[in-house]
Amino acid sequence: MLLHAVFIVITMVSYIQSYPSYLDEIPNGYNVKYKPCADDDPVSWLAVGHVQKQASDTDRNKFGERFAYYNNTWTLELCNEDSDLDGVTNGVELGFTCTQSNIDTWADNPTSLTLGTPTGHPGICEPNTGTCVEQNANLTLPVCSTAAGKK
Ligand SMILES: [Ca+2]
Repeated sequence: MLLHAVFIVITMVSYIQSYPSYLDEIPNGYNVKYKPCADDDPVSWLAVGHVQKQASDTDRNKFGERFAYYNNTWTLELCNEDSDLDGVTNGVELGFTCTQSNIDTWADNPTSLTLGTPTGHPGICEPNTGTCVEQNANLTLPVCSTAAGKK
């Protein structure tokens, strides 16, 4: 019984600790925030590739699905994609200029790059209004009646 409990605790710790390594694989991974509506304060979202901001969540958002498709690697293709279909590329949302040179530097020595400020969340269509409401259908988010206000 005790051995079983120890195994569960070790498994849970390993599971929870797996997310920070992915945050190191994308630019500004620890600085991604989500802003549901224009007048909201941004909310930190450490589970960048998941539908909930908590690190224990396992369901991937569209950015998480695409990140997995590229073998959990920040690539030029992923940088240039707009995974959440909000009209802004993943690179812009993560404060990264999408060039092959920058991608190569990111792979070899990421701390040598000067990153920009993240402008949004790469896996959640923002603001959550209009066509974004459909794109975010699998997410539990407040819906904005306009770009600025909530319903
Ligand atoms: Ca986007």
